[in-house]
Amino acid sequence: QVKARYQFPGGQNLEIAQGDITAEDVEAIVNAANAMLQHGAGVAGAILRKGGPQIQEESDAWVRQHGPVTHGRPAYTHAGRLPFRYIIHAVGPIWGEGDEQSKLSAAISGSLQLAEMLGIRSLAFPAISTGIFGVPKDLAARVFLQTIADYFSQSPNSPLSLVRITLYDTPTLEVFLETFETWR
Ligand code: AR6
Repeated sequence: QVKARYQFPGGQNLEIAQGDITAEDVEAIVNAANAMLQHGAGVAGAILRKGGPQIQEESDAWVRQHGPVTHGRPAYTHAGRLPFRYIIHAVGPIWGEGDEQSKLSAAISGSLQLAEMLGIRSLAFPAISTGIFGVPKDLAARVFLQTIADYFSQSPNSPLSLVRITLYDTPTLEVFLETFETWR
């Protein structure tokens, strides 16, 4: 359910929506992962339950081949039983470890770059780092909006035509909508 929309000068849309990201009608979704791609709880657990074990198997193979996933270079796998072309596994910061804003920003811009490289035209993000990783919602909302805006101002002809931020719980949705109103 889309709650707010903004169109960039290049025609790309940014949407803020409420719902379960696994049910979004987009080509790819971003997972809020950890560096070892051990998908346990939160949105990662929901994605794994619905997509099936193929996602964890491909994730394990990724880590064996490339090592732990860094903030700026997300991993990707197929989506198992879920109807997406890919799942992008982005690693946000844990609150308290330092440099959280730039790490979160790197995870978001890295996901946008990877999506574009994979030929994805519509992508949904969860509120990376705001659950188990404990980053304050208002800080995360500002970083999300600023990073996406910077991305499209640097790539005005990006073929990524839809970026949706899908918020699950109402408190997080409200913070993102408030931040969006002052930002737009
Ligand atoms: N759709 C959209 N958002 C969701 C869903 C869903 N189905 N389920 C939860 N959320 P979290 P993090 C929201 O904890 O803070 C895992 O164990 C949730 O309400 O999933 O980056 C990983 O393996 C919150 O707003 O991610 C990592 O170890 C947001 O998704 C660690 O947690 C992010 O919460 C990552 O922690």
